[in-house]
Amino acid sequence: EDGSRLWLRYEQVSDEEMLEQYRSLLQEVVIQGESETLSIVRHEIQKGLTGLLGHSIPIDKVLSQTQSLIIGTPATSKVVASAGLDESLKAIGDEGFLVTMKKMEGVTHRIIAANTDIGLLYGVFRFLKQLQLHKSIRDLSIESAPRIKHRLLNHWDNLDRSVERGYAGLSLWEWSTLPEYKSPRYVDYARANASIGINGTVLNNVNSDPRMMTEQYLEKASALADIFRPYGIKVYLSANFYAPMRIGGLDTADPLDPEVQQWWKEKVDQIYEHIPDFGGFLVKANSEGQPGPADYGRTHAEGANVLAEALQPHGGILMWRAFVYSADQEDRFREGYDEFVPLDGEFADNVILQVKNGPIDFQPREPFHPLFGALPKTNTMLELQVTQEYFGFSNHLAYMGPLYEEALQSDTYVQGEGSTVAKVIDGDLFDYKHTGIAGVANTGTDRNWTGHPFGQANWYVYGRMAWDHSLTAEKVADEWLRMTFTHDPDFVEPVKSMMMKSREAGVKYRNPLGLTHLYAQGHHYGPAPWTAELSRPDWTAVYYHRADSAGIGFDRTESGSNALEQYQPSVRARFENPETMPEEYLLWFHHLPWDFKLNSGKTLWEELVHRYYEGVTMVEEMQKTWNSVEGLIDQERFDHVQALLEIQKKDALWWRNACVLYFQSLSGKPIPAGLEKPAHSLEYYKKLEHTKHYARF
Ligand code: BDP
Repeated sequence: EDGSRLWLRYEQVSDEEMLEQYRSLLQEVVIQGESETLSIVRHEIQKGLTGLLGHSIPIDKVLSQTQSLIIGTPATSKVVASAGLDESLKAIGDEGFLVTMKKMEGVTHRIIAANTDIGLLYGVFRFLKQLQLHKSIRDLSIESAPRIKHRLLNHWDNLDRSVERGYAGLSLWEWSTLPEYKSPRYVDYARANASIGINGTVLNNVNSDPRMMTEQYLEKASALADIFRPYGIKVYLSANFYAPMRIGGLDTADPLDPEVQQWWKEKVDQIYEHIPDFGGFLVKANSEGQPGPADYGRTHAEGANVLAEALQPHGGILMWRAFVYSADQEDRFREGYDEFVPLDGEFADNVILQVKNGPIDFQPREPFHPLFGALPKTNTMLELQVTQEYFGFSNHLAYMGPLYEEALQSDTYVQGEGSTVAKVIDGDLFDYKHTGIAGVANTGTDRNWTGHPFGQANWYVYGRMAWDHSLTAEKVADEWLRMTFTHDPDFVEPVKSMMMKSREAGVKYRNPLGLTHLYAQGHHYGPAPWTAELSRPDWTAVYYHRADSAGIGFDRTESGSNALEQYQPSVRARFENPETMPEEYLLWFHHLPWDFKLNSGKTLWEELVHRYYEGVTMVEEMQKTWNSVEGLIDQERFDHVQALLEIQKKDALWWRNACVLYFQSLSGKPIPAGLEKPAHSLEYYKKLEHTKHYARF
């Protein structure tokens, strides 16, 4: 068990009664029609049933008189066409599927039906999951369709195969041997993504190398697109705004220059010659040193629209990132909103603004980005981070399900209560023309794909929630554990609750009570809350916590930056009053004295310290839980996770001690009674920032 099979292990069903049921109800599979996707469907159902049932069953083209599983679209399968499913099929669109039953000539058959072959593939994965989860197939009536159209992974992969913020080895794309050599891993990648409904992939880093759009690389990207296509996955590229100069030989990239506009048109036409169903571009512009329209005094809309117009005749979309912040702003929190709200309505309608879940940057906890709900006339999509840049890389166990759920279910109140971020991005509230969601990928060449065995759960939950944002993190954890490890309740129950607490543990030992960005600059692994001298103030830690001898926190009320005004009144009301607001967001919005009294009766100082200590205790509890399940799963993955938890415990202690000692040096208050004293001095932890080496993998 090296983890390479992910959640698609298809082990023989261990529940005897269920196995019996499956064997008796599934005697034959009938698939009519031919296409590349249908071959994949055939292969998958065969592989799945052979593994799960422990024997292979015939796959035929004609229905015989046994209880069968019929897989087809009305266009290719006469049986499906005559099964009376027209109404239901109408409701599920291009990617949805039905898993249902039908009695024909006295025999009850199970049917997977869809309007397209891709829909069938999704249906097959769903059907197999029913067996993987040991659920009955006696009565089946599943109807499923994605709520969001573009469900993408963003790879921050460079052409030299390093991965920015990637912690699972090298990039999966072997650029130097493409297009001639097609690694089998490309198929495995596509299959894994299809199994959770991901339908697009941006191959290269948002900090984009313009060479990605040269003929040489387009041939390579096209080979990948050919492999991914039958799995329903489109290829997208990150575009560099200076490409007209860097690879086009022009002396400007001004979006209003006709030559530049012509260059983009021709470039896009060329891309579509290589990749006829190319998805479109992702662009990071005027952000962290990347070029953009502001370099020519143009707005983001003026810049975006030129690329969008070039893509439009081909049906391509442009994802334009809202992650912008300049050095001279008073509050980085405000910037995305201040920049983009005035441009609402000015973007072409094939542009989608891609907004990170929070206003700063993928921190362990952020309030939702105020742009959600503030752009009625601009398609807006959500960007989540799957890779654990701020969560201990692939060394720490941090299940992202609760974070994604929190982000999606945050209430913007833009059209009254219940106006969640999920409803903004699925187009429910503003009737967006294009809807989308992106996850910054955590995959790499590690045998188990994600480094930490539990990193797979983050890839999985991202895909599942992208398909259906009403899913709970807990339900997804449950199914992932059963498919990835075992059904044994002595394993599933405790480990599930460990997963559910793991994100909160990570918040507590790093940034409790709404602190944020206390990381050492650059690698973002260890703590450096004392960082004060950098080329930009908004890259220092003191910028975010604003602690001094009197108190701590960032005042974003009217007396401070007033970023709170960017939210609807109901949200503002929720965060405005430090006495009544949810404490986990407290220091995001308020600068408070160390003696401020919290709900627990403790002072802010005491509560802060307690939460840091709780974070460490939670990791120790995770270790205990894990140790208690030894023997219930394979030793290989058990040992791996056990060792990683030990690293996590040490890191949590390091975070706790460094932060508590540093804040103590400002508050001048004692560590509350009953809590052990940090093992070393503040100076020791400060030194570690520079002496400890962090390999990414
Ligand atoms: C930050 C990362 C940086 C990315 C940037 C982005 O530290 O590597 O380039 O986000 O999203 O979180 O563009």
